[in-house]
Amino acid sequence: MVSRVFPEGFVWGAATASYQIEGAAAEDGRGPSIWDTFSRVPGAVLDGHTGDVAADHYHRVPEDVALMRELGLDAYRFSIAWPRIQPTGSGPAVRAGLDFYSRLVDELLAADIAPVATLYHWDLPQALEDEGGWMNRETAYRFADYAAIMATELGDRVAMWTTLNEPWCSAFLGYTSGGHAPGRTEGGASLAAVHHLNLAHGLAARAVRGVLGEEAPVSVTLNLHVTRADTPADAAAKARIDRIANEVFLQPMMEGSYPEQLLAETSHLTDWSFVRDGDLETIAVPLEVLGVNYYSTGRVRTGTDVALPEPGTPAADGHRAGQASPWLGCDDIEWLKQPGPYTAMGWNVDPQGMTDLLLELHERYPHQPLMITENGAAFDDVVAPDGRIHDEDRVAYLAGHLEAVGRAIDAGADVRGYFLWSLMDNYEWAYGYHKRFGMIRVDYDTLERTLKDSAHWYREVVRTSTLQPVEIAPRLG
Ligand code: GCO
Repeated sequence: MVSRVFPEGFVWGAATASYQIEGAAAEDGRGPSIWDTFSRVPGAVLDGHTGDVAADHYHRVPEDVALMRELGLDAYRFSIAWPRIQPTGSGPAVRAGLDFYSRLVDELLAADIAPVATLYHWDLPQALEDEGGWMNRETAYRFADYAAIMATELGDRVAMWTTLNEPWCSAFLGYTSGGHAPGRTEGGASLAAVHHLNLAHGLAARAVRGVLGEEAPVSVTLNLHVTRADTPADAAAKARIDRIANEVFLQPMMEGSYPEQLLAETSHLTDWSFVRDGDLETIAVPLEVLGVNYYSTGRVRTGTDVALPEPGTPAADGHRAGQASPWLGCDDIEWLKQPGPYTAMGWNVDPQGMTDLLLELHERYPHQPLMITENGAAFDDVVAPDGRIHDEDRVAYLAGHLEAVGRAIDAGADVRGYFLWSLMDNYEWAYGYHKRFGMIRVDYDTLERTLKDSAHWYREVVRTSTLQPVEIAPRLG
């Protein structure tokens, strides 16, 4: 590997999400979200961890923005907690909630960091869930109202608006497997949640542009799954997974249609009658960038006798064992364990998957700029006696993936930037505080922040916009 210079104007950032870092769950009028509820369900989250305090970012914005400035970030991707703005998901906005994000945005701008705001990173107001949540079409309209409130409040101070983060997780972990909030297992009916999230994306994008004008920079972030198959027979299984995992969002958003084959192969699960005339036109809005979150790859084969993993062990497809499968209608498809190395999530490290994904998107949508909105890794960090965190496995992971982004750019993909997940250690959903993704360590007893070696390394990458060869850590070699 030689050193690699990234294109002029390439955006270097880091990402977080409201419920994962803010804490202050009951302060300043914030209403409960589905994660406040779900995290209190016995057994739903490891050790019953909640986001009540999290990284206490709500009270530490100046300190955290100072750290971002120290890292030299061009941009910061955060999410807005809908229940801080509308505690029950509708009605007038809470001034204190608006002020919090307004102050954050001003602090960022003062530090010369571009604010990238995600409107929905999974903390749905509980009151809306009580009315059916994403299974209820009304939620999409409420979301558009909220989007308009935020566009009015933060207006052109925000550099990029992202409607949804990973709607795959919201729909299939939230309403199919039940592994995430609200923890429901609705079977085929959960495809309604998929459609209502797609609709919410389109309505919110239009609402933001209704306030700020047609040129307002709007995006969406998808976790597109890179799935591999070894034989032509298994390629059919992969294609089915691609449709239910990726196409079910990508095609309506980018092309204004659902794949015919998907509708046919899921017709025993739902009649899709929740798709109304005009919805697909609403959903297909032009995007400033298509946000891509990438972590690892999967491998499938057409199985006959699919063995379920032991309860408590991570399944090969990443969902926790003992839960319903998120892969609707794919019970005959077997997930194979990918070759290592693995991160602390048990996810395989496969940077080439990132190159493959970016090039595939570029081929399909040659005029669509792309943005890596998340990439990073959890490892079991150790604080050395000198107080430092020598997270060389994270540096190796990040370097390998930046190299993979670079290869995609070389081959023609229009990738505009990279957001490292995550700025700081945070609440990793059903894993609570047990998994650390940050380049900044958070001591959960004192809430003290410490830059890990990966943060020092990233600062140099950002400063020079250049990736230098990295000695690959033995665990990732
Ligand atoms: C995601 C997320 C993050 C996760 C990260 C690691 O899944 O969108 O945006 O919230 O923490 O992906 O699992």
